Formats: sequence, C-alpha cells, structure tokens
Amino acid sequence: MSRVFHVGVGDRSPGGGDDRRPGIVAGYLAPHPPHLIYAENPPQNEPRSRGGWEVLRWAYQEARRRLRERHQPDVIVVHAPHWITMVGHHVNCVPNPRGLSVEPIFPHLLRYRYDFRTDVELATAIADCAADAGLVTRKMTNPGVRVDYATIGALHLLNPGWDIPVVSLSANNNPYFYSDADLEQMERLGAATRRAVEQTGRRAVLAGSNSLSHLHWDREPELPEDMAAEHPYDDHQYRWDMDLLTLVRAGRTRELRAFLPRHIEATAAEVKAGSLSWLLSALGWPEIPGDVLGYGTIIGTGNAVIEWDPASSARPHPAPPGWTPGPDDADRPRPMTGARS
Ligand code: 2X7
Ligand code: FE2
Repeated sequence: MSRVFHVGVGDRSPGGGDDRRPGIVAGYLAPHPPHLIYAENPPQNEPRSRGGWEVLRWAYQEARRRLRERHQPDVIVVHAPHWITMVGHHVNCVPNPRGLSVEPIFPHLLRYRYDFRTDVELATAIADCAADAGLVTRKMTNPGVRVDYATIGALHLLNPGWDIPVVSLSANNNPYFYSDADLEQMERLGAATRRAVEQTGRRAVLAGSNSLSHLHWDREPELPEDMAAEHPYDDHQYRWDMDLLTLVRAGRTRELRAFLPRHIEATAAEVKAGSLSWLLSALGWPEIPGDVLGYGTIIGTGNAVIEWDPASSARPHPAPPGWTPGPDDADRPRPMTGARS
C-alpha cells in the first residue's frame, strides 16, 4: 500500500501541521497527449523515444516540483475527457486500479502499466455530493476496468511516482453530440467536488486533463518525435489559444468563463469535455492569475500546463491596452485540412 495512505491529513508538512490546511490547494490544467509520456521514456511505458516536446515537459517538471514542495496534497482529483461515459458522471471507486492503458490511436506511443491507489472515501463523497446536486452519477466499482490514457497521462506527468492517492472522474459524452458543451453541468460537478473535499477534510490538488485548440494532423511523421514537423495546426488556432492564455495570465476569470464556449466553437477545443470548467468552478472561478508554466503544440493541437494557486501572491500580467479577446478574423471561414476528434 502506498506510504501516503498511512498518514493522516495535516501530518505531512516537514515543518509541522499549520501550513497544511485542508481544501483545494491548487488546480492544474494538465494536458495528456500520449506523446508527452512517450517522450519521457518512463519504465511504465513500453515504447521508447528520443525525446521531444521538451518545453511542455519542462512545464510539467516545474508542476511536479511545486506539488512536492509547496502543495503536498493528500489526493489528486482528475477529470479526463477520454473516460467517456454515455450517461452521467462516473467516479472511479476501485481501491487499487491496475492494468495496461493503451492509447487507441497511438498504441505505438503509449502502452503504460499502471498501479495506483484511489482515495475511496473522497471518491464516494464526490459521487454523493454530485448526486445531491442533481447530476446523474454512478460509483464505478468494477475492478477490471481499464483506465483511459487521459487519466493516466495527467496523473503520470504530475506525479510519476504515483505515491499520492487519486480520485478519477469520467467525462459525460454529451458535448460530443451537441455543438454546445454542457458546461453548466461541469460547473455543478466542480462545486460538488469542492463540497466533498471540504466534508472529508482533504488537502486536494485538482487536475483538468484537457488540451486547448484541438484540430490536428491526420498524418504522423515517420519519427513521431521529429520536432521539425511540430507546429500549430494553423495561425487561427494559435491566436485563439493565446487569447485564452492572455485572460488566464491577467486573472480575468469571469471573462474566461464567458470566452470558453467561443474558444470551443472556434477551435474544437478539448475543453468542451468540461475539465477546465469543472476545475475553475471547484476553485470558485477565482479572479487570480493562472501561472502558464508552458505552452506547446502536439500534432498541431494547443496544450498548456497552467497552475491556479489561491495562496500565491503572484501579480497578474495585464493584457495590452485596448485588447479584447477573440482574434480579429474570428468569423472568417477556414479550410479544414486535418482531422478533428
Ligand atoms: O488525446 C489527445 C489530445 N488531446 C491531443 C493530441 C494528440 C493526441 O491525443
Ligand atoms: Fe485528448
């Protein structure tokens, strides 16, 4: 059993207990493309690489350092778009999920052996709070379930030692059927997650496992990590992502909330699965700057590692005077040459 499971809430601070208050201590946008694990060559993953996507991986390196040194959570709660549930929101309540996670489109990049601990008490509380909030909810208890690569990706990249218990939430599939994602449900799920964290007295870090702009190539270079082939899908996607990050860095979270559906519509953004809305709702849509630790493209999609730390005194980076979010060619039709998912 993982060491941290024997340690009570509030007991793990090197200097004592009083800086280890419970609650949601940080949230990360934590994208999961399998390329990032592939490029790291960890022992759990079968395929080998020569590296690649370094700037994003350095961003995760910094997130890992902060997690260990600053946040020291009891649990990481992850919401991931590739555990797709057709009806409602499911919470993994299996105490010790283990098995092989294979990326269905990129099996040559990710065949990953996982073995981790679930914080079952918190998982149960999140499911109960979500049901109380009127969401269709299920506790997933099938020990043989295969954990999706978006859950594994974010969790590995934040904590490759897997020594922190986990709660994993599914993504309801309805955004993939309708053009407008049902972000209101995700906001309710976020508020329910917060209530459950408070009820159980956990010190939690949240991870929303989403890429940003999501139009992508449908051809891979011979060598997947050939960085000469890696660049934004197009300038339009890139600029929408930069506008989103400008709002994030400026701490203009209320505007970001209104901007997300536009960004989704313009770039087929993966945040349509709701992980970012869930995360920011759980944090209470704080008007604080998000710390963009890194941005990079993966097969043309936009990906950012971002930290929101309510205890940080970091000052916002204001947008340039007169700037408004949404590129000036927002309504111009574009050719679609790649694939989308
Ligand atoms: O799941 C993904 C993704 N979100 C982005 C890029 C490449 C692969 O997988
Ligand atoms: Fe994805």
